[in-house]
Amino acid sequence: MQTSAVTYKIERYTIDQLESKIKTYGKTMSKKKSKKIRKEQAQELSSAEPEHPELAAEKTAAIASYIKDPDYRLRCKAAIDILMAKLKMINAELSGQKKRTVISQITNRIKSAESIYAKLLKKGLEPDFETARKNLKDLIGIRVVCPFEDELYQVAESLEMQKDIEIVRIKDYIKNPKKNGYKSLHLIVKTPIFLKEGKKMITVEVQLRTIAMDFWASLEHKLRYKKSIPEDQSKYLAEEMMDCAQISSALDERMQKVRDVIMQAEEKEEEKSSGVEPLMLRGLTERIRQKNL
Ligand code: 0O2
Repeated sequence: MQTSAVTYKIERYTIDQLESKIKTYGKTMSKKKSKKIRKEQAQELSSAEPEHPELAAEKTAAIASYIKDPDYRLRCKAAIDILMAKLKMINAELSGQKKRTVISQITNRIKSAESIYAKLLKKGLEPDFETARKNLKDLIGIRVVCPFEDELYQVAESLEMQKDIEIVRIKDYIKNPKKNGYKSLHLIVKTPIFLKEGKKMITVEVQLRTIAMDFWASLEHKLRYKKSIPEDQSKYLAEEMMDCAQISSALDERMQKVRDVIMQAEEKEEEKSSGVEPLMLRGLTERIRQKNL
């Protein structure tokens, strides 16, 4: 058994040097070190990928066949429907309390085969669906966009309070933005879905962003996938996006402050009117009653 394992490794090494290196080193190194090595290997793999477009197309097509499977899509849809319903309820509740819309947009997507393939390569993993299922937490994604930053945390908190939802991981790129300026609050959640064979927990990534963060991220996402941009321009664009990220953060902060001032003014008005209004209404009701006599 042991011998065959070694033979297997040697064979793999000869057949596919890069994959073998990742596996051999990945098993023996510490988790942190293996992650670093995987990243380096991933770079090698990604740079090797354009040389094998046919293989890439074949592997992407194999992933696509799983993605198109009606059973897979049904499970994804069930998880999306449950979370969307919860988020809509959260929006209704919070918006009711605040008397304005708290969530301006909720969208969802099932990760495409192309995106799965690219992400697995980037992570230095085998580009097949089984590996994706085990390693990628964003095969199903929901994006929540709110006007204000503090309300993203309120929505996240409300989601956390739902008894049947399990928050597996929180990645706060708002408090700790990425080096390129990316900001967003990511929650990896598990939601139950109910099938003929019973309850099943499905992993979903929920991204929460302000309108400004979403605007920035959408443009940056487009840039990331534009391979035809010349190197000198891409350096300039990265700097430009970094600048835009700072402006966008500042805008979020200032808009929130303006909203706070408006809210305080509204609260004062309500306080003032709460003493007067009932009397006025009583007078009005009385006048109407007398008129109708
Ligand atoms: P797509 O096309 O949107 O699906 P991890 O395993 O947690 O270490 P992972 O899953 O890459 O690594 O986590 P991360 O960094 O939280 O990224 C998950 C998703 O967040 C990405 O999915 C993007 O949607 C978004 N994201 C993360 N970083 C950036 C960024 O710098 N710019 C933009 N525009 N979006 C970002 P995908 O698969 O990369 O892309």
